[in-house]
Amino acid sequence: MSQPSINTFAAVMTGKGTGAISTVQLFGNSAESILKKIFVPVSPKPMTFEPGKILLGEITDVIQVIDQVTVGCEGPNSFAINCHGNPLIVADIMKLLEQQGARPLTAEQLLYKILSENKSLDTIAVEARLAQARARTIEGTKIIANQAGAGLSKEAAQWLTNLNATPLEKIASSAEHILQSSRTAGLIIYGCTAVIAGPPNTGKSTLLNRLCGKQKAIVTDIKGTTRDWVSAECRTDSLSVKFIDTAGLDEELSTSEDDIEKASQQKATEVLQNADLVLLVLDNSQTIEQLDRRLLGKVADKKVLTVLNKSDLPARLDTAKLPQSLAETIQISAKLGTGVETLLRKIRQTLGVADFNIQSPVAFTPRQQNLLKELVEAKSKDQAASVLTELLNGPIRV
Ligand SMILES: Nc1nc2c(ncn2[C@@H]2O[C@H](COP(=O)(O)OP(=O)(O)OP(=O)(O)O)[C@@H](O)[C@H]2O)c(=O)[nH]1
Ligand SMILES: [Mg+2]
Repeated sequence: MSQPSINTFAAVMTGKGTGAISTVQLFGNSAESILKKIFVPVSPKPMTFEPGKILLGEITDVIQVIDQVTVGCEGPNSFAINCHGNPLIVADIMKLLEQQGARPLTAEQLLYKILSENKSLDTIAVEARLAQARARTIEGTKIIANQAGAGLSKEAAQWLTNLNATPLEKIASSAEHILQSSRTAGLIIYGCTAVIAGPPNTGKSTLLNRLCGKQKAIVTDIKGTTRDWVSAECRTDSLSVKFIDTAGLDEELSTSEDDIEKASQQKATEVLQNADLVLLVLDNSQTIEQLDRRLLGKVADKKVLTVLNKSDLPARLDTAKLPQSLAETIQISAKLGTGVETLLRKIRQTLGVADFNIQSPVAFTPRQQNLLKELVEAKSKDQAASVLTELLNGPIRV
């Protein structure tokens, strides 16, 4: 085995699983010399690796050919090996590269190494390229793309240039505003969680099934049908929502002798705590008595939309008796599907994503958000300058 060349790295850049092709990236000082040992081109002409060139040939471990591949020369130290998409072939090529001294990395780690060598990119631009792969919606990818060279990057550069002439309070208030927009942008970029909660038998599971268009959760007319939570991911315009159907919350069930009932009540409460939005489903054909105080307490600090279900039946719920915190109501029939489109629109409005301007400057990573918080707290211009320099050019960790 050759000496390990720790300055050279390899990673599978394409997704896991079987595909027509996969790409293994080789990057670093010894990339070319490693490639010369394991790649045999079909062309009899002497092999030259010029940036922009694509070569056809075979990857071989001397004893046998592993695969026929094309090698894209992306730079003096950077090569994309495009092989056939069988994961076993990909693993064999990675093993061979490792034997030749390349250190295996994840795709994100290698991309970070490649991007950070590009001196024309500031740190926010590098983070943007890395984060784009994780965005859940196309609007999310655009928000991220807008932060490099424009958006947050431009804003931070301007603050830094004009620091002497600008009062700190003015920068702090703009940074605060960006942090607020970032919360909404985060929902569009990384998705959000809407928990379907409410008393037993109000139609929560029927609503989940209606929203995801398939029978994911069991529906019966027996109180306490849902025990463990069930979730489904749905797209509504620019938003990817994970809807979670929970066990009906009920005083009687939570104090039951039955351990499963108790555990399912506890689980539903836990899930509620992590919700970006609660859809509180009530049965519009029953009186207000269905709503117990305990349930109200659990959603007290949450964004709540009150969903009055079973609106196909005669109404018995007096909405005037609903507490102020539940005044935002919407009538639906989960069984028939009426009102569900309006519910989705209300969800987007309540979360603030409906009118969100994707050109807004936002912080889309915890590093950026923490630095903006530090900027809001900065006590001197020197401190502000050092925070801004770090925001634009500081290191990131992958
Ligand atoms: N008429 C009418 N019945 C509905 C509607 N939605 C649900 N139901 C019925 O209400 C009963 C309870 O529905 P589920 O979806 O299981 O209710 P749930 O809230 O998940 O019940 P738990 O899991 O026990 O808390 C079933 O018989 C449903 O068919 C509706 O919009 N209209
Ligand atoms: Mg249910």
